[in-house]
Amino acid sequence: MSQAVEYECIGEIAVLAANNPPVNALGVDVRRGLLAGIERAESEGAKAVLIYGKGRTFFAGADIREFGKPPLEPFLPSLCNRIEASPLLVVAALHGTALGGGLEVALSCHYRIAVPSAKVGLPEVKLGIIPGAGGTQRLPRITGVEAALDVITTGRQVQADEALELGVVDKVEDGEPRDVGLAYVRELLDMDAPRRAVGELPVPDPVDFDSVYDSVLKKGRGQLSPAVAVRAVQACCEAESFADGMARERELFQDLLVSDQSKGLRHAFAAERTVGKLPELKDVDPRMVHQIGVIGGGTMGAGIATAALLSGLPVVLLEMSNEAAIAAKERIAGNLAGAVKRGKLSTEDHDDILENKLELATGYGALSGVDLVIEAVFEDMAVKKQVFTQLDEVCKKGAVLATNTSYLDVNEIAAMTSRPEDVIGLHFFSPAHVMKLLEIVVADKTAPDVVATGFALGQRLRKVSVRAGVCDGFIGNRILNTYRACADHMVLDGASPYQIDKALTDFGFAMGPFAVSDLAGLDIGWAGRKRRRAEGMDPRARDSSYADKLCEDGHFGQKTGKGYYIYEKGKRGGVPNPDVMPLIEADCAAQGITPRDFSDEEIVRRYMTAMVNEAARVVGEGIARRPLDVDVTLLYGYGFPRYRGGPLKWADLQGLAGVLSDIRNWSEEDDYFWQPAPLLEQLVAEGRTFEDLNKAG
Ligand code: 3H9
Repeated sequence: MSQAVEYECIGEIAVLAANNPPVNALGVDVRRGLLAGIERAESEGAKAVLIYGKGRTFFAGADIREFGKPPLEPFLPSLCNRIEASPLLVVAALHGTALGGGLEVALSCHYRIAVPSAKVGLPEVKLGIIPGAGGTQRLPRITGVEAALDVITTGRQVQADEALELGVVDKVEDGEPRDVGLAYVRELLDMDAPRRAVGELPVPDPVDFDSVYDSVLKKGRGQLSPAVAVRAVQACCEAESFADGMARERELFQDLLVSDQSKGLRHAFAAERTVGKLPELKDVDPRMVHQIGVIGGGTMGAGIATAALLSGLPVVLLEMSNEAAIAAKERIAGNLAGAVKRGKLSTEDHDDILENKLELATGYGALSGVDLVIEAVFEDMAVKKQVFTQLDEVCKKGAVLATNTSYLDVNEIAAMTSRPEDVIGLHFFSPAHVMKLLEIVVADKTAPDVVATGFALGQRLRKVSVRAGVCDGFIGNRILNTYRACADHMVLDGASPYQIDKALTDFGFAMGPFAVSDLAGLDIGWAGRKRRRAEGMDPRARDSSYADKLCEDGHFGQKTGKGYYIYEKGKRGGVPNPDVMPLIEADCAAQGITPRDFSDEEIVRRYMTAMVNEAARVVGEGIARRPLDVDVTLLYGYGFPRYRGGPLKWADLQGLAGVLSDIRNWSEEDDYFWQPAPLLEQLVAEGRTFEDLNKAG
């Protein structure tokens, strides 16, 4: 008997206990163990079989690590059919998360009981596939088509009580899964309950599958798996037999499994679980953080304070004046009210936070007791230096001193203190209580336990934390500057901002770069251009003035109602601003450029290639430890389409040689911007990929 499934005989009941930590994934050993267990129970004269999972959960799904490798028998669909076909009464006891193949195993059992905290779901679409072991054929037979389509196309987790209502489980009972399972089997045996095979239930009523397909496809913004799942459910209603429906599901599953979208989504799943694992932090304990300080109560500071308060951390918020402190409190109260509205916070907790957990202050002395302080003041080196000089004076020994700068040199800031080892960058993204990304910027002298504290704080605040090194813009904003420049170059050469935005949202980005600029505020880019010009730009670098003109006229994007787009109150999104194209045309004429046509494909290719090239530099210079750190940064902070896995996964899937060859071709027209990153050249020369670097750790 396989060790992954333990066999035990209790009277007439054979108990199969999965033991494959951490999540009882249905790897080959588990599948073999289940098959052997069913066969043994049948041959040894048991009357019933109970299947449950040891540890924290029932099966959380097929073993994702086996995807892409040669499959080993028994395959999950046949195993599920075999379980369902058993003449014994087969019962599943669910706890934890019965997901994907895990729920499919449960659905092939004849009865299901769950503990109240259990959740079930078919999240396969989130991995770019569809349920492949009968989920699309069995679930609709139980719940009806509409509910099954909802569960399968969203991939959402369904709580036990809802699962009971839907008929997915037959009973909910508190207790240890083994105990409640055994009691239920005995109850069923006592009442002589019949074997009940879901695959033999009548076919459910159909719906208008074409219209559901269209709406799900539209909602997926380019992601195919949810829409394909609709077709699989359709097969449940339309196939000649259950077996034919299963065959159709298998065919659709197999096609998706080898698709780039599934590779991208599986990469994203693995990357976000690896990103916080850093060898340097192994065995390093974080410092204790019981209370934090936030300096500055603008949008960013208030967002950071909100995130901390929502995680249960008391906050001392420092502002320059009483009026500013009150305004900051109002901002935080607004954020918290949003959390109450979304059901994430109770009214009592909301009031308690504002009354007891948030302390307003106007003098640095109030920060003397905090364990960690995050500065979110104006993005100006002189101002930041002043702040850190003060912090060095007032903060207690061992306090972590963090800057939320998005571009500035953290080493220079740390040098203002007598304790640079305590200084770190914690770069939140706005709005900080909503955006998931946190760049943890490690300066030359930052102590390992301070880095560990940054990661622990990120986890507490439910952020996805990425380690970054010090450079202008760290990982995310540095890469952004490059691909944003590429977009500007294309505008000068003849592509309109609107064509570019459309091409990139069609590619899957949440927003195009010009709509993003309007959202962030055009004054930010303007300040950057002025700074770069003042510092002296390389004469080979291309520059443009059309966006400056918008700013000079007081148009900063959404906050002023006008930028690349015009925004009307109460309406989502904007319409193109007619003033923009004449400004661009004048700029081109002044620079002697004859505009040309761009295809959407070329726009995407140039934009992505610029992103990949800069990302390769960022990895090559060690600013990002691994390519996956870049991918996670872009996925969580920059609206990169998850189903493409991140820019460096995209590059791997395109083929690095082709990416490099494009850069070399384009360097003939602009050999300053299109200089190949040394790491990209090296990988192509060695026939390796970014994924190879991820694997190397
Ligand atoms: C499927 O079932 C296809 C079938 O329809 C058809 C087949 C023919 N496999 O997330 P965590 C690892 S598709 C392998 O940090 P949590 C994970 O990588 C599958 N490994 O914990 C991590 O490893 P490490 C459908 C898996 O408590 C560790 O477990 N199922 C799998 O925050 C802990 O994970 C899904 O899509 C897996 N399936 O969340 C469920 N799942 O420690 C995917 C997890 O080395 N999983 N690992 O970093 C989840 O959603 C969450 O992991 C879960 C636990 C909610 C279960």
